[in-house]
Amino acid sequence: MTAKKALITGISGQDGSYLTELLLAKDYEVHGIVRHTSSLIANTSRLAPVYQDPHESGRRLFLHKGDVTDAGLLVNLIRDIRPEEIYNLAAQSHVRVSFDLPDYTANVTALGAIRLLEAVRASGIDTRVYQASTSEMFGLTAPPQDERAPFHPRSPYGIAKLFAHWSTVNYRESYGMFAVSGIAFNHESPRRGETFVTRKITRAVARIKAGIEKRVYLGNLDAVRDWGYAPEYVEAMWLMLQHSEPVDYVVATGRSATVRDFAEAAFAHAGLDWRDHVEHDDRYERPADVPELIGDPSKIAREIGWKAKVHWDELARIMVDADRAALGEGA
Ligand code: NAP
Ligand code: F7E
Repeated sequence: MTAKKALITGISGQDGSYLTELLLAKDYEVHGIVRHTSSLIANTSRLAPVYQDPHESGRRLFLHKGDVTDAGLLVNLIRDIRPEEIYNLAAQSHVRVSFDLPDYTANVTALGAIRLLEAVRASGIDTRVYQASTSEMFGLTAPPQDERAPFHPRSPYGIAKLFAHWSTVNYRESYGMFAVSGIAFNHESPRRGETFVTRKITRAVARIKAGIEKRVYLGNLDAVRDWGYAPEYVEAMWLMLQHSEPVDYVVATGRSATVRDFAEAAFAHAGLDWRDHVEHDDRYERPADVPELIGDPSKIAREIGWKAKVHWDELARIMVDADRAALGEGA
């Protein structure tokens, strides 16, 4: 039997790297698009555990240089690879950055999705598409947010993702494509980018504990988030593409904490008091923030059996331990 093939955009990101490991463990042939940079090594570091030398025979991981801003490249790749599953994880995914780079964010995060959907049509193959939608689309809508909650995005990122989300729905309804959106709430891990708040905090805890730094500067401590564990969220993505019907789901833990709670737990895990080390800096405030995101994941639990196991407090401990271990510290 030939292996199933998957194509992942955003393979070098946090989720892309965990999804690659999951699919390789399930015997898929995995293809991923990586952006050109002047130093290729930099953006493939998260793939180090599974990287396979192009000269190895029988390898199942293939990296293709590309970009979701290049429509022709997407058509050519999809036509040549003929993947059974496509996971569109590529995005300018930082909400604060999207206020500084709104045009760029829209090009990658919104238009990138419709380019990919059109490329599927143009290449004429039968494939299933996962779109990485986000709780940021709910924005100002009060929690708990489920699949029926209205959208009210608060940033160029949230707006771009909403365009991508509705494009996915539209291609499903217009062309009968198996195209689905996972409306994922925040999910983190030791591979989270260092400028997202959880990783910024856990990395600072490790460096403060090791005596490298004394403090960390943060913005809005009152924001409430539903933080889950990224390796579990990529399982939800896979399950959604194995389902008999194309259905959109909220992917969340259903529990929440403030940024302040997360900082307190992370510092306490290393035996530190967060109040001695956290200071405020306006530059980390946003022109408009999303005050409270708490997902209702009952539909995905009921229909495809996915449920989060790791909650925000355990997540804080996992991430602090990993950041301390990276410095050769901790148990
Ligand atoms: P991430 O770590 O920021 O990864 C984003 C990926 O997209 C990286 O591989 C990045 O490549 C790639 N990318 C950026 N611009 C691109 C372009 N023009 N062409 C091709 N690739 C490009 O994000 P993540 O946390 O893994 O999230 C995965 C997806 O889920 C994203 O779409 C994100 O918006 C969405 N999402 C994330 C969360 C969350 O809490 N993590 C929640 C909801 C939705 P480089 O490595 O070269 O930068
Ligand atoms: O901010 C507050 C900030 O940048 C969380 C992305 O993966 O999840 C992520 O978006 C909260 C916000 O994540 C700092 O104002 C305070 O209220 O970690 P974040 P995010 O904006 O929720 C969603 C679901 C996505 O889809 C996105 O792609 O923390 N905050 N002080 C701070 N945030 C940052 N980054 N840095 C601070 O110093």
